[in-house]
Amino acid sequence: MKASDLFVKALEKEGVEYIFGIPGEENLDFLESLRNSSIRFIATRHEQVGAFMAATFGRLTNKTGVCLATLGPGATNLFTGASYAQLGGMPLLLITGQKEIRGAKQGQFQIVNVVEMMGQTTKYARRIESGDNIGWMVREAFRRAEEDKPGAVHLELPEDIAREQTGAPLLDRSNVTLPVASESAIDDVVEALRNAKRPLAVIASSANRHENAAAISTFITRLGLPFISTQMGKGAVDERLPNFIGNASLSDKDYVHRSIDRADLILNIGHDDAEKPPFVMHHNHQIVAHINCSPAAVDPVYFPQLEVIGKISDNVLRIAEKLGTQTHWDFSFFEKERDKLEASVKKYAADDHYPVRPPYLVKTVREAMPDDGIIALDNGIYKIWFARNYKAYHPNTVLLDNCLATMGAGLASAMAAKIASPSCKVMAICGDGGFMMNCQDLETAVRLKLDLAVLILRDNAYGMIEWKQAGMDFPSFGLGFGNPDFVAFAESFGARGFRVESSDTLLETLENALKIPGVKIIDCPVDYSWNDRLLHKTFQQEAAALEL
Ligand SMILES: Cc1ncc(C[n+]2csc(CCOP(=O)(O)OP(=O)(O)O)c2C)c(N)n1
Ligand SMILES: [Mg+2]
Repeated sequence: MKASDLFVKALEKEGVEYIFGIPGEENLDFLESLRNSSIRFIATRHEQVGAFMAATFGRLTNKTGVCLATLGPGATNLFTGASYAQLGGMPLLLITGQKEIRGAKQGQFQIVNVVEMMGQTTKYARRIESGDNIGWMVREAFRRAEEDKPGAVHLELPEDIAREQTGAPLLDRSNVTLPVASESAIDDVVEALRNAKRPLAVIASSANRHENAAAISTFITRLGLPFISTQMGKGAVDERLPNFIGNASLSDKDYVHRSIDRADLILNIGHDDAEKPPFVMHHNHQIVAHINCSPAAVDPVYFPQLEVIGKISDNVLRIAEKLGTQTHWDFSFFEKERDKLEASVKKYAADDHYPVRPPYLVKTVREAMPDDGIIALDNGIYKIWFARNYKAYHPNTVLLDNCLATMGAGLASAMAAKIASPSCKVMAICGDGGFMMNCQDLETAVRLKLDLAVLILRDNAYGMIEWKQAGMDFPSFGLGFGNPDFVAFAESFGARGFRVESSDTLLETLENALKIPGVKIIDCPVDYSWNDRLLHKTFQQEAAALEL
């Protein structure tokens, strides 16, 4: 069999349904093999978007997403997407082409050492040097991509290898079940929970994977434990529950940090050190239990004393089972903080100033989205507001990247979410900076006939950095820009364009855009004058003014 045919058969055997990206001439044998397969190839308008889409597809399905690019410039365009998947814990296979490895005749033209480059940001990066190696190398790549913590892997398929004949066998997927923690590790946490007065759970990124969310939700409700979510952990446990205290969206001194400081035991479930730390450990009497698939990487702000390692879903249920009901816990402080935070969110969300201010915007988006609707955020200042104010009801319904925290992934991740969950309403939420980084792929969304709303928050600036600049008391400099007319821009792509002309009409515009089929852009002017005052000062001052 031709090696590229075998490669594609190996991908089919792994259950691959889609490949996203841009082929070059070095991928043409592979592309021809794809043409004759059950896998759907989706051409994107930038390799980065192919990688973001494949990674998000992996994030949502727990199956490795696959993207394709050529050598040199195509491969370098994949690097950000590879890092996004690797840091964010999303299973992703990057496939790149290469010139002939036997007898290339073009000198160093387009040659970058892609395997070495990808080795910097993936778990596994290899060149396939013989068609006979395809079977085991593809299997190993998938195994590594999906192994907890999931991440990125890379295979390079040179042209001459793609073209050669091979009779090598393919390997079946192995059936891996994660080990569970020892009895003594469970006992130690049960004991700590018995001795604690104010235990608190932090629900972080791996809580949103596999069957973890359901088990953790049972654990939280059965014990009645108060919990905080991290940005990547949002939705794993329903944030409408009365024991939800808040989200770790700001770095410190917000209401949730006061709860964290007050807890005498923190159960940190699904923590990933690639996510911006939801809390900072101090050298005091507070005990932290790390509950995850793999042990804690220790750093200056994270050095948990207890660890429960292995399959999270089994381990948390075993803890709940052994512990039983406790009546001595005192959650009054957390409840007070929760109420104050809720009141604060409500107070500022009532302000319907135009251009729209973030708290009102977030409230209105929540009203417009169905319970199971998915919002996919790009990276900008609004991410903090959504993390803090937008309650997620179901796992993976708030997709954001708090690990690489790259701009440019919002539209791509929304597109992948719509492909993975076609029955859900999906809205991309992007800044005018982040949207323009990958706006070319609006064409891909239109071509795929995706029902997708894209909300663009227009402040004519890199608002997040303006906020940081103001926080450092630097004068405003270097961060402003102009924008196209986003309504005309949408229409030129064959999408629909809406403009928010007043705060009163925001809800109606969003609901309308979610209802109409096809791709819709909503141009929403925003007023960011509150960012510095509220996020840097007011919230911390208001929280600090509360009695302890
Ligand atoms: C690829 C990339 N470049 C730069 C940054 C640094 N950065 C983070 S947020 C931001 C500004 C985002 O601007 P915009 O998308 O307009 O959102 P806004 O904050 O204005 O709402 C920048 C430059 C980044 N995170 N990713
Ligand atoms: Mg902006």
